[in-house]
Parts: sequence; C-alpha cells; structure tokens
Amino acid sequence: MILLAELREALLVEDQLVLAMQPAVELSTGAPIGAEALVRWHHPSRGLLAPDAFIEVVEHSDLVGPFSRYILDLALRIVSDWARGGLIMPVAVNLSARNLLEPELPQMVAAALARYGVPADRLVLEITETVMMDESPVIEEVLIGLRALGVRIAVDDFGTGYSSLTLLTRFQVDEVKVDRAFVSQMGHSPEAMAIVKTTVDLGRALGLRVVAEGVETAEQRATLIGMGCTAAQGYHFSPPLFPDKANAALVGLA
Ligand code: G
Ligand code: G
Ligand code: MN
Ligand code: NA
Repeated sequence: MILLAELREALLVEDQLVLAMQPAVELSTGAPIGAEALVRWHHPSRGLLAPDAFIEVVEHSDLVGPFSRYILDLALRIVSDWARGGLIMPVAVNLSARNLLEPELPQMVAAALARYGVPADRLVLEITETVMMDESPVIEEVLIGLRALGVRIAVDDFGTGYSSLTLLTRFQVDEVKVDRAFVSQMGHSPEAMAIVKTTVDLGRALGLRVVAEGVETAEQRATLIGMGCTAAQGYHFSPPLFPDKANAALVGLA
C-alpha cells in the first residue's frame, strides 16, 4: 500500500517524482511535434514506480491539486530548459478529472507558465473524455478559461469512455488521442479499425489533430497513414524517456 504520507513527502523533496517524456511524431516523417510527460516515482524503498501504482491514491486524496501543480512545474521547467538549448517543443501534461472541477485551475496554469516564461501554446493539457460527460458547469468554464490562455486541450484515451461524439463539438478541444487499445487491435479487429478510422475522419471534419497512441509496428504506422492520420506516439517511434535521453531523441528525430 502506498501511503499518503509518503506521497506528501515526495511533493516536498526533490527528485522523487520525475517525468519521462514520450515524443509524439508526425506520422509520415517521424519528426517530433511534442512530448507527453509521464510521471514516475523514485520511491525511497520500493524503487521506480509507474503511475498506476499511485495515481489512484493521489486522485482520491487532497493531494490531487498539489500533485498536478507539481507535475506542471516539472514539465514547464523541462520545456524552458529545452527552449534555452534551442529546442522549441510543446509538452503534454495529463490532468486528473478532479483538477477540472477546480475553478482556480486556469489561474494556476497561467501563473506556472509565467513562472517558467513558457508561452501558453507550448502546453497541451490532456483530459479524459469522461471528464466531458460530467454535468458540472464548472468544467466547461474551466476549459474555456484554459483555452482563453492559449493552452491546448487534448482528449486522452478517446473511444474508451462511451461518450457521445457530440461532446467533441460541445467542448472546444484541439486534439484527440486515440486509445492504444484500438490501435493495437487494428490488424485483428474490423471494429477497432472502424473506430480508429471514424475518429480520424471526425477529427479532420472538426479541425482537430488526431494522435494515434501506442503505435508499435511499421504496419500500424502504414495503416494509419492510409487512413489520413497525421500524428502518433508509441514504441515504434520512441518509449517514454528521461529528460537527458529525451533531449537527444527530440533533436535526433527532428
Ligand atoms: O506510461 P504510463 O505507465 O506512464 O502511464 C499510465 C497512465 O498514467 C496513463 O494513463 C497516463 O495518462 C497516466 N499518467 C501519467 N502521468 C500522469 C500525471 O502526471 N498525472 C496524471 N493524472 N496521470 C498521469
Ligand atoms: O493514457 P495515456 O495515453 O496517458 O498513457 C500512456 C501510457 O501508454 C503510458 O503508460 C506509456 O508508457 C504507454 N505507452 C506509450 N507507448 C506505448 C506503446 O507503443 N505500447 C504500449 N503497450 N504502451 C505504450
Ligand atoms: Mn495521456
Ligand atoms: Na491514452
């Protein structure tokens, strides 16, 4: 069991929570178009933990706000370091559903951007589609506030939430990330193929960037290009990498 007290401690000391960066690329060329920040925890006694070992604990605690603030700071620090080294690359940060229920979120994000001198268009915030199914008017307000800053919004794990496609028109979002479960099944399941194709078409019709997640093979890449999908993430291009390696990969892939 991960103790809340240990997480509280991790937010107070340096270098326990770290970010792995996974490049997102343009499908046709493989050129990087950004990177997703994926948190890892160097736990003092358990070693390196992936998010599924602790994110739920965070999300059910009073740490959900402080945690996201901390991750946002880490991500923006990396982006500002990149810019100082001549690498202009946006970062995508995952938010918890509960973060969107916080009316102060846009102000918090604006302050973080200012602190690191990062322009708003270099930040993408990933939300899950189930967030959009929530009835709370606060969520709509918060999303409008974030977009007014110039931050981009991506809908993560798209296709898994049983949401209606019209949610994409009701909420102003910029990007849709097709869940890797569908991408990995494209070769075996006509249904998965249809879901990916429909999402790509819908994205194009609505002027949204569609990012296919979990691309592992050249065949999946070719299939996606054939569908008119333009962007992807996945082991075929690069796994999540810690910043020193991510740096080299982002420059190298470019
Ligand atoms: O590689 P991976 O094990 O990193 O990520 C597993 C899941 O954890 C993904 O669904 C991802 O969205 C989520 N995740 C990764 N980093 C963060 C984070 O900083 N905050 C939140 N809320 N979720 C994250
Ligand atoms: O839900 P979200 O997209 O935020 O989660 C990203 C998760 O997917 C992370 O756990 C990341 O390590 C993982 N991931 C990234 N690329 C691939 C891939 O090509 N294959 C698989 N199986 N997982 C991947
Ligand atoms: Mn994500
Ligand atoms: Na996903």
